[in-house]
Amino acid sequence: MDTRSVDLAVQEMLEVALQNKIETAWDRLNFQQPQCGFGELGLCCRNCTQGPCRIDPFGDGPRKGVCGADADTLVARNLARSIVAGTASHSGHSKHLAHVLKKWADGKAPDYPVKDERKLLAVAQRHGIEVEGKEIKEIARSVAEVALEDFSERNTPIGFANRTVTKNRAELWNKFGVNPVGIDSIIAEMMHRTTLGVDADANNLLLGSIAAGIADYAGCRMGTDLSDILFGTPAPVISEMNMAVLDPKQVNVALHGHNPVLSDLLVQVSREMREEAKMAGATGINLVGICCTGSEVLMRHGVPSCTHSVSQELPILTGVLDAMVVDYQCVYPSIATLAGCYSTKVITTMSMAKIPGAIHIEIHEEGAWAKGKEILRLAIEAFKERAGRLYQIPRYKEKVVAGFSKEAIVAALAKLNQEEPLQPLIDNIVNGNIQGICLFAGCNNVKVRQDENYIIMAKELAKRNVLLLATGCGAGSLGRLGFMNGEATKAYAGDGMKDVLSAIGEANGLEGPLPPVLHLGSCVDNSRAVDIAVAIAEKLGVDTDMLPVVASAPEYKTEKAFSIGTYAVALGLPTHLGMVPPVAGSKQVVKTLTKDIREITGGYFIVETNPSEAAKKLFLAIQERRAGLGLLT
Ligand code: NFS
Repeated sequence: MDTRSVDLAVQEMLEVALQNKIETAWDRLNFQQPQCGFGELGLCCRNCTQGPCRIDPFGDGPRKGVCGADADTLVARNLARSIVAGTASHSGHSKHLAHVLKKWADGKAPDYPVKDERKLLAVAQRHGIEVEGKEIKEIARSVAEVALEDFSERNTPIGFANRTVTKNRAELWNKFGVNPVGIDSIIAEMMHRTTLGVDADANNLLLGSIAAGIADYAGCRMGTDLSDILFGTPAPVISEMNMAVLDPKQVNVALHGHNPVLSDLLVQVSREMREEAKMAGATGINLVGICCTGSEVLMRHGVPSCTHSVSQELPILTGVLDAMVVDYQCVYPSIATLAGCYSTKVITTMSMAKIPGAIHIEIHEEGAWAKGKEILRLAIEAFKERAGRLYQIPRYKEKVVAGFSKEAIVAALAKLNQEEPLQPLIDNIVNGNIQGICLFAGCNNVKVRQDENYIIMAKELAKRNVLLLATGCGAGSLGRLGFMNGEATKAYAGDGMKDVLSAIGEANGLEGPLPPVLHLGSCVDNSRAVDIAVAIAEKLGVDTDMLPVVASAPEYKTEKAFSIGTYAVALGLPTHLGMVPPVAGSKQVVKTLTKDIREITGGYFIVETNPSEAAKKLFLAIQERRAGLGLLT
C-alpha cells in the first residue's frame, strides 16, 4: 500500500518522481525528521530575543521561559498568532476584492464589471445601503466602502459578521466581549497582546483568539459575497477532477492560489486566445485548477480541478503542463525549482508573493486583460517547446457536480416547495431521513496519507444519513475520489438520504440524485455553510449551536484552517480536527478548547486522529443536538 496518498494519480506521479530523483513534499518531510517535539506541543517561544525558550513537557527541566511565561501562556500565545495569521490571509484576500469592486465603480478597472447585480443588491440591502433609484456603480461603490470600513476600528461590530448570523449569536458575542470592532484592529490587537509582557492569561488569550476567529468569518463572508458580485454566484455545473484532465494536445495552464481576481480573468481571456493557441499547433487552451482558486473557477465556469494541496507539485511531472499561474496562499515555492526540469513556466502575479526562479508578471486591476494575454502567450510558447517530448499523464479522473452556493441549493429545493424552499430540507431533518449536516473543510497534510481521512469519514457519515458539504482541498479530495456525483449517492448514502437526494435530483430534471457531498467552493466559501446553517436556524427559530450541524478538518495544515475552525466553534458547532494541533503542551488550553468553551459559544473542538472514531464522535454530537431539539435519534 502506498502510505503517501490514496489517490492513484498521485501514486503514479510519485513513482515518476522516484525514478527521476525528483524531490517532493513527502521527501522533504522525511528530511525534516525528527521534527521538534517542543514545537509539536506548542512549548517553544521566539517572541523575544532572550529566547528561544522551551518548556520541558515532562516537568524535569525548565517550567518557565526567561520572562516567566509558563506552558499555558506559551501555548495560548502561539495558537493565537496562528489564528490571527489565518484571519489576515482570508481578510487580505477579501480586502483585495473590495478594492477591485471600488476601482470598477470608479471607472479604473473596466475588466472587472459586476456580474451578479442581484447579489449586489442583496448584499447592499443587508448592510442598510439605500438602493432605490441608484446606479449599479453607485451601489457597488457603497458596498465596497462598507466592506472596507469593516477593517478598521469603529463603534459598531463588524457588519459582514454580525449581519450574517442569528441575532442571538451576535448578542452572545457581545455579552462575552468577543465581538471584534474591526478586522484589522483585532489582528493588530492580538499581535500586540502576544508580544513579551502583555497578555499572560491563557484563557483571556483564547477569548481574544475567538474574536480573531469571528473576524476571520467576516473576511471569508466578504470574500464569498464580493466574488459572487464580481464573478457570478455559482450554480450547479458538471465537470471533472484529477490529473487526466490534462490534455497533451492543448496548451495546459494550471490556475493555482486563491483569489478569483486572477483566475476568473484568465478564464475569460483564454477564450480570446484560442486561435493563437491553434496557430501554435494546439487544439486549444486547457485551463485546470489547483487548490482554492481552482475551486473558484470550477464553481463558476466548470474548469476541471487537476489536484490539490500536498500534490500540487506533481502535475509538473506529467511533462504536459505548460504554465502554472499563481497569486497567493498555499503555493509551495518548490514548484519553481521543479519546473526548471521541465518546459513548465511558473508565473507569479502579485507584488506581495514572488518566488525565486519564477517569472513575475504583475497583474493590477487596471490593464489586467492585457497582462492576462501576456501570461497565456508564455504558456503557448512553452507548448511549442515541449513538442515531441515524452510525457505521462495518469489516466484517472472522476465526474463531479459542483457549484452549490446557498442560492443554488435554495433554488434546487424550491422545485419541491416554491413558497418555502427550506421546508423540504427541514422536514427531512425532522423525520430523520437526513440526520444532520457535516461540513468538511481544510487541506491535505503530508503527515497523513493524502485523502484517507476524508474518504473514511465521508463513507461513515453518508451511510448514517449525514448530508456532507465540502470546501477547499477537502472538496478536492472528495471530488478526485468520486464522491461528488449521483453514483456516489447510490454507493454511499444511507436509504433516507438517498431518497431525499433522488427526489431533489428528479424535481430538478437531473438524470440521477444530487451527490452526497455538495461542493460549496473554496475555503473562504466556508461562509456558504454558515449561510445555510443560519438560514435553517432562523427557520427553526433557534441559534446555530442547537442545530445537528458539525464541522470537520480531517487533514488540515495551514494557519487559515485554525481560524476557520475557531469561527466554527464561535458559531456553536462541534468541530473536529483530524490532526493534533500544537496545544498539547498545556492541559488548560486543551480543556478550554475541548470543554469549557462550550459554556460560552456552544461549540467545542473534538481532536481525533482515527477517522472512523472521528465519524462516530461527530455522529454522536449530531444525535445529541437532535435530542436537544426533541427530534428522534
Ligand atoms: Ni484552504 Fe485553500 Fe487547500 Fe488548505 Fe490551502 S488551498 S484556503 S488552506 S491547502 S484547503
